Parts: sequence; C-alpha cells; structure tokens
Amino acid sequence: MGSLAAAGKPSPALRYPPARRDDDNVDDYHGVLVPDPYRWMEELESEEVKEFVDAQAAVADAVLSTCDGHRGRLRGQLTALFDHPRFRAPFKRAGSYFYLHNAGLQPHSALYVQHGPGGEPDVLLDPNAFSDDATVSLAMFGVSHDGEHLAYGTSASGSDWITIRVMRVRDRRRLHDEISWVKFSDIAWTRDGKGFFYSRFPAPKNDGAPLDSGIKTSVNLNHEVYYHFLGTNQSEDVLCWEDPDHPKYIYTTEVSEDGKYVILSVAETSEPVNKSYYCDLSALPDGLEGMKGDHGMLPFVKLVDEFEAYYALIANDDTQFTFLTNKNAPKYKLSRVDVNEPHSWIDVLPEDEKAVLESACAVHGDKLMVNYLSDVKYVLQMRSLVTGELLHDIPIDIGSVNGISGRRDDSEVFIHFASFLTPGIIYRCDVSKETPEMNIYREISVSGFDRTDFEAKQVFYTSMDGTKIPMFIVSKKNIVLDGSNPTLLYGYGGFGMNMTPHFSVTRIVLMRNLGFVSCIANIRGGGEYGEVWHRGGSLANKQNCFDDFIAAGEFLVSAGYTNPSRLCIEGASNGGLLVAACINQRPDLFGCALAHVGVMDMLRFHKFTIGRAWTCDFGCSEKEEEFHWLIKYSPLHNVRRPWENGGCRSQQYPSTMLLTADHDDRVVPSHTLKFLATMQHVLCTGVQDSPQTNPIIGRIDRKSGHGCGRSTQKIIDEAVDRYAFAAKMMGISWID
Ligand code: X98
Repeated sequence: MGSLAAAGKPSPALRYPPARRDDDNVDDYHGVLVPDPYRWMEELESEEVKEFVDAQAAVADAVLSTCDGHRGRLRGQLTALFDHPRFRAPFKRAGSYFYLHNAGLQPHSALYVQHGPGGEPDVLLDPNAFSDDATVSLAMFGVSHDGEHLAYGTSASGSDWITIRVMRVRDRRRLHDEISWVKFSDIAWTRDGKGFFYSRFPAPKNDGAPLDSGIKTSVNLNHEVYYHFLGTNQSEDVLCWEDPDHPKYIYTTEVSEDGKYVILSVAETSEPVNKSYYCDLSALPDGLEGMKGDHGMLPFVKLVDEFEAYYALIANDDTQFTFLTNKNAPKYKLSRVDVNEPHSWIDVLPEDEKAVLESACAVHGDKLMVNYLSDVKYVLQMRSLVTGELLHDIPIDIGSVNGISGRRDDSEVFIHFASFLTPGIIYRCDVSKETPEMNIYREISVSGFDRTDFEAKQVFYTSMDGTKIPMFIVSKKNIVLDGSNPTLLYGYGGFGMNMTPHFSVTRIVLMRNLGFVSCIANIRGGGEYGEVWHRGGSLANKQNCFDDFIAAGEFLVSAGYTNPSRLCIEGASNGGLLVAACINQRPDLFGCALAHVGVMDMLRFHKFTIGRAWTCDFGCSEKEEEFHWLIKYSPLHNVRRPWENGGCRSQQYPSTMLLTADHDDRVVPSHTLKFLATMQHVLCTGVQDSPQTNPIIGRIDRKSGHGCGRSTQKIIDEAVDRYAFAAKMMGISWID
C-alpha cells in the first residue's frame, strides 16, 4: 500500500538499472508539450533495449529470489493441481467428433478425433510436436464439412501472426499447403471441401531481418480476403476482397451452413459494429475455380454498408438471414431480413429489458439454443428459430457457458459449462426430445480440490457516482471479516468484454494455501449489461472504469475483507492499463499491483500493430478533445511522487510487477518498458533517499506474446512468480 511496512520492516530502495533519458524528445499535442524521454524503447530490436531488458531481468530475478520459499511451494501445489485431464466441447463433422484434450501437464492440448459415438478417440494433431520448446501453438483450426480435411493455424511465441497448414484426416497426412501472413482471420471452408476463405495482411516489408524472426510492430493495414484451393500454392489463391481506399478495414468470412453463401464482415475498430456483405457462391458462373487468374474480386452484395451496429449471422433459410444484432438494442436481439428485400428487417427475438443476448446457435432444424447474461450469470433457453418463441428453459448452475456446438442438421448439442468451483462440465443435449435434458458427457475433476471447502457469492457495491457494480467474491468457507485477509482484486473494464465466473487452478491454490479472497469486479467498460455498460466506461467515460475498480477496493476494505496493505490488484491488457491507472490515482489503497501486457502510453498506442482499432474505447491523441481525456489518465504520463504535494512522507506506490513479453504484437512491450523506466525514475532513481522501498519490477517473458498459446509450464512459471511476489510483499504466510 502507499504507506510503509506492508511486509514488516522497510527494506532499502532497490538499485534500478539506469535508463537513458532523451530530454530533447518532446511532442506537441495541440499546443501541449509532452516529453517522451524513453521513445528509444520503441525500437525493440535495438541493442540498447535488449540491454535494458536484460538489466531489468536481473533486478526482477534478485527480488524474486527473496520469494523463493513461496515460489517453491506454489510451484509444487500448482503443478499438482494442473495435473488433471481437461476437455473442450466436441464439434461434429460428417459423424466424427473433434475436440481438444490435455491429459494434465502436457504443454498444449491436442486435437482428437473420434469416428462416431462408439469410435476409439485418437490424436489427430498434437501441437506438442510443433517445436522442441513448446513455443509454437495451435491458434485456430477448421474441419471441412465432409470431415476429410483439417486446416490449422500455428502461432510462434504467442504472436498474432498465423501460418495455416492442411492435413488429411483419414491418414493424418500433411499436405504441402502453407499459407503465411494470416492475422485476424477465420478458416471458412466451402461446403464442397475444395478449399477455404481466410484473411491476411501483405507480408511486412523486409527490413533486413528474416521475415519470421523478431517482433513486427508496424501498423497492420490493407487486410485482404483470399480463397485457397487445396493442394495449390498460396501464390495461386484467389483474391476475394480488398479495399485500398479503406486500409484500416479488417475482414472476416464465414460460409453459411447451407453452403450457399459466403458472408464478409467488415470492421474498422474493436467496437461491436460491422458492415455485412454476402456473395451467393451458387450464382458464380464457374464457381470459385472461375475466379482463378485475374477475374476481379467476388461480387459481394452490400447488405449492411454502414458502421451503425453489430451483425453476426446465426442462420439462413435460403435468402432469409437471421442475425444477432445490437441495432437499436444495446442488450442485443435477433433480427431477420430477406436479402432479396434488404429493407424487410423484422425482429424475431426482441431485446430483453434485463438480460444481454450473448449468443444463439441454430440446431436440429428450426430450433435455437440461446444464451443470455443476466446480472453476470448465464441463462440458457430453447427457442423457435422461426418465431423466437420460448420452448424450454434449460436450467444451469451459476456459472459460464463457454461454448455451444451444434448444427441445424443434427440434434446432438454440446455445451461447455464452468464456474468458480466447477472445473468444467460438458453436457450433451438431445434437442430432438420434447423436453431436452442436459446429460453429463464429460466432467472435469481436479484431484486434490474439494469444492465444499470454498464459497462463491456475488455482491453489488456502489461506485463513486452511485452506480451499482456487481462483484464476485470467492474464498474459503467461513472466513473472518477482520480486515486481515489477503485479497486479490481482478478487473478488465473495456471493449464490451465480460468477466464471467470461471475455474482457475491458480486461484484455488491462492485461496487454500495463502488464504486469499479472490474477487472479480464487473466494472463499466465491459459488456455485462450490454452496450450501455460498455459505453459507460469508454471514451470520455473511461475514468468510470478506474473509479469503479477503486470503489471495489474501498468496499473490500470497509466490509472487513482486507486492508490496503493486503489488497493486491491484477489485470491484463486493457486490465493492465486499469491497474496502472489505479496505482497512479490511489497508491495508498493497494499493497501490491500486477499489471500484465498493459496499454500504458495512451498517446501513442494507435501507432503500433492493431492499436488503432482501440480508438473506439480510448479515443486518439491526434484529436484535441480526445487528447485531453487521455493525458488525464495515461499511466505513462501520470506517475507522481505520493510523498510530494501534501502527501505524507511515508507514502509510496505499492509493490508493483509489470509483465510483458518480447513477442507481444497485440500490445507491444514498449508500453510496459517505458512505464517501468518512468516509475523507477520518478519514484526511485531520480530522487535522493526515496521513500519508495516497495519494489517496482518488470517480468519480461521470452518467446511469449499477449497471453494466448503459452505452454502449461509457462503459465505455471508466471503464476509462481506473480503470486510469490504478491505474497512476500504483503507479508502472507503459507498455510499447509
Ligand atoms: C483486439 O484488438 C482484437 C483484434 N482483432 C481480432 C480480430 N478481428 C478484429 C477486427 C477489428 C479489430 C480488431 C480485431 O483479433 C479477429 C477476427 C477473427 C478471428 C480472430 C480475431 N482486441 C482488443 C485488444 O486486444 C480488445 C479485445 C480484442 N486490446 C488490447 C484492447 C486494448 C489492449
């Protein structure tokens, strides 16, 4: 926390590596001069940055070595608890079941195939064989309609760049097909199984380094859609769509279940807003083959050609398309249009007043399994696809529906459910029955975990402006509210994303062996209550996210769960920004902060990779009004000494770990490196006899990215370091 002695006696300030400050580097934003002395840290491949990273690693190692007691015990418990078999929901193609499964401590889940319900499951594709050090992962895959071929995308070191390859399912024979520079793409097979649509960017310009090494930080522009024919070279792929007049557009494709149409979704930002085009494949005179060579792009019809709302195709009956949309419906609804009469939109399932319509899956002819989020709890229902009418409620426990897989030509539906104290259940539901039953198909059990030792609840606390904010609190049963419990508060608050109940082996160990209370605050900016909740925490309202998170901390203190010296905040990505902004604004309220892969430089995020797509939530410093929003909370520009300006002499920042990774091409590592150097300079190296004795360290992972595709070992290693650091810094003892 801000005041000293979180963990007992204050230790002397650490010696941080010197970082060159280029004081001449000053930017003029609409007449306001803003220094950027660490601009050189944006050159991630430079020797100077590599030396800085190495020197920071040495400091982090030295601090972490003082946590070795906790590290060893955490490693033991986490490894034991991770060692349990886990599964994802299967999906069916041509009578065969495909699913991901990890036996326990395997670095990555393998893709299995089982031919028919009674078939023997077999490994189809094992990502553990992709590389010796488990840094290449399976990022995406798609099986052709006839079940004959698997197209799969791999990512190296957690990068967003993907390479697609193809395998014949029957004999697991790899084809020669190899498709590079894929990013922000789906694999959309045509029903004839001859090939698939995908999206890519032009190959980055060769700057002298091998194209497949290092991190590429340049802005991603000029997305394109291609069709790839099996067995051919990528150079022969058919260019289906590009739009050089709109280089920022991002395209994704899907083929309708009847195989007749390809639907093109066009987005410009990460906002839930897109244009929707379609092309009738059956009307192409010579099919897609006829498009080979220079025949222009596919004749897409622009069904929705304005960025006014979000449209996701749920099902079609020939020209009748049913979409999940937020058009005049911030909690989403289903609408239908006859594409031959593009003004014929009707609402099939109108917006619910209370619950957000999360997803809808058309199954068994004209049935629809719909999934709502109501006060951050999922609600499942069977409805009629034709009329939207409710057929049955499908009771589920409080928790999250992580996936529904089913098709209109099948009555077998799989539902993946998990919650704080439920590691995972895959239900099989025969929807041909009058009243569909949820039968347990697979249940994940974690040996050594007993759910009856714990309890989970939801509270609603009041934020600064009076808004009620939901928060989940999970802990061992019957904890005493004497203000002494170590508490982990997690949040995200952005891009309409929901933080819903999920199972975490790591949190179980924290609760069981370190007595933590584990909390998730569903702050504004997320989509928990639809688009209004999202907008309430974005653009000019972004400060609401920080106020909501700070209010969560204050609630946990005032309700007797904890006190500031034992309150640790954590968040990743937009949540890393959240944590960083909150320690700037309330250094006194927290004992420890863990900020992963955060957006820390709010004035320059749009200049790297896909950062410009986040202006929907943040705004952009190039616009004067928006610059003034951003400069107020940008973590990099708001580090102040708490002991100055009237603060008490002993006040300081919480013990802080900033995490990033060398191949994070979503939020480039320079955000964290610049923020780390700034914190260390302002609070420590630039001050004589600084009161800042709580460590400020950077954990910079190697051969890793924004978070996806990490091996089990990397996940354990990182959790060990973060929570050993938090426990040691907050003076928490191990409970056997
Ligand atoms: C992104 O930046 C997601 C990036 N992204 C995608 C895909 N499509 C996109 C279309 C437009 C803009 C961004 C897109 O990943 C995509 C499409 C098909 C298949 C797979 C991917 N996000 C934000 C993020 O990462 C919020 C969540 C998604 N941030 C990092 C926001 C701030 C920090």
